[in-house]
Amino acid sequence: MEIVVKNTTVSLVKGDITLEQTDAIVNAANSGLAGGGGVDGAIHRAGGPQIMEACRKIGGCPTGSAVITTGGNLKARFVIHAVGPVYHDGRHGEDKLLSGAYKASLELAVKHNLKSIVFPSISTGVYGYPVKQASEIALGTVLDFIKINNALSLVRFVLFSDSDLKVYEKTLERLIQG
Ligand code: AR6
Repeated sequence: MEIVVKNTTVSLVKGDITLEQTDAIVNAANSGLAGGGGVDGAIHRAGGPQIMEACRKIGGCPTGSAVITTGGNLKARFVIHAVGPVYHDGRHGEDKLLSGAYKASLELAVKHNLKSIVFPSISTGVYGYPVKQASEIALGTVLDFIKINNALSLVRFVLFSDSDLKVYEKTLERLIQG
């Protein structure tokens, strides 16, 4: 599914984010930038040791924020490491922290004059965020951002399963109608 809002195309696809050729891909990192499983493991495996070296130099990133490193051997030039929250019960500021991780990533992309960025579904794997709620935050944050910032030409979400893709598609349809 693809829509255009002002200058920016928003696209939702199923796939493997490590294969994306955009200016930046976003990693669902932890606050130690220490690597791990899931999409984080896949990005470090595909991108090679330069990415971890850059992460070590930076040292860490607070939950709800993001940092940028080289893309190493990836086709993407940069990796933006965004740290989403662990989901407890929704009453620990999870929404705000998740939105912050997306917003900080978008701001970093603009700051570095990037035109295209691809997100995974941050926090909805190991960190346990319910996908429907997470899709509302993720897409809502992106739509709010691109309505007032014209710098990005493409924001894509690469979902890892058909069911996640469907949830994101339904949410996007609802958000653009409302
Ligand atoms: N491409 C796209 N999406 C993927 C890929 C891939 N190659 N691999 C997994 N996903 P997770 P989190 C999806 O657990 O919940 C790590 O250990 C996955 O199916 O990667 O934010 C970090 O180091 C899910 O939909 O991230 C942290 O410690 C989504 O990516 C912690 O996990 C996010 O799942 C972060 O947990």
